[in-house]
Amino acid sequence: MNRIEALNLENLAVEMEENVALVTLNRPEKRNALNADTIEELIALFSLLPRSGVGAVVLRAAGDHFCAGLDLIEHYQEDRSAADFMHVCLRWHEAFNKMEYSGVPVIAALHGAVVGGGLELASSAHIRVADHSTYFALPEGQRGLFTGGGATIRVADLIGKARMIDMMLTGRIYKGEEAMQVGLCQYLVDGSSEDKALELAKAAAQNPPLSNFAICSAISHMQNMSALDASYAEAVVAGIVNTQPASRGRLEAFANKTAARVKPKA
Ligand code: 1HE
Repeated sequence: MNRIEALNLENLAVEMEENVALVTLNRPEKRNALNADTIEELIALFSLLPRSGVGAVVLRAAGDHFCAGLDLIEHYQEDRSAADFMHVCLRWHEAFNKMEYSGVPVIAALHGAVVGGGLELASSAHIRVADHSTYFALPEGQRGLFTGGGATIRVADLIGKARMIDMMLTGRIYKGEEAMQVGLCQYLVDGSSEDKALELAKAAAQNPPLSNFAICSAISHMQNMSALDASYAEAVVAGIVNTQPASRGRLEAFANKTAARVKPKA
């Protein structure tokens, strides 16, 4: 925690609950719009967290909205050149890649607006939990903009390119059951998305760190490979993970019939 404190975060807040880090987007007065400083803080924090013994992360947000996307006021005031904005995008990619490929489970607790760059951020998490206030949109087209934080990869992966193009062209908003059905979130809760995200994070944090490392980085990497290369990489990763000392006791428990069986709750 000392190393996290040394980051002197201003736009993010971090608390620990057991070995789960609760990371809060903390600019509610600006609806957690992503300015350049917040992106730098995300890079610094997600560079550190995987090496801090953290078992999982809940990414949540202060105020009524998860994230309003790119800081449009900063973008307007900076009057950036194309080259400037390409560099902005590279920093966004750095931040979101750090989250997706770090090997530590990131569970996003969503509420209110998850729009534009906010959806790009949420789609870098490994699990998305929504509540009934949550809505998803890509208003880039209406703002005369284009996605620059990885949506063309991650959002298209989640919902398919036809739905993504529709969202961007028409400003279509998804929420509730429909958002679940199209794949924007994996959980929709009646109560608090934070409570559910924390429950999931605590469950994931029970897995051996090496297993979570593989689940939360190898699958993403393998999706970028040819099928032949991915199957080779899968064998290599499984060779390491499936023979780790931490799995011995779990296999023994299964063999001696003390381990939980995989069955739905009655
Ligand atoms: C902002 C931003 C922002 C709010 N940049 N300052 N994203 C969007 O197009 C979404 C823009 N935001 C909204 O549509 C609304 O603000 C919300 C639906 C999210 C919330 O509405 P509301 O009524 O609660 O808040 P508000 O009155 O609109 O805003 C409150 C303050 O937050 C206000 O600042 P203030 O100083 O006047 O009090 C707003 O200016 C500020 N604020 N959203 C900057 N986005 C890598 S490319 C990614 C491209 C994109 O992300 S495009 C999508 C941009």
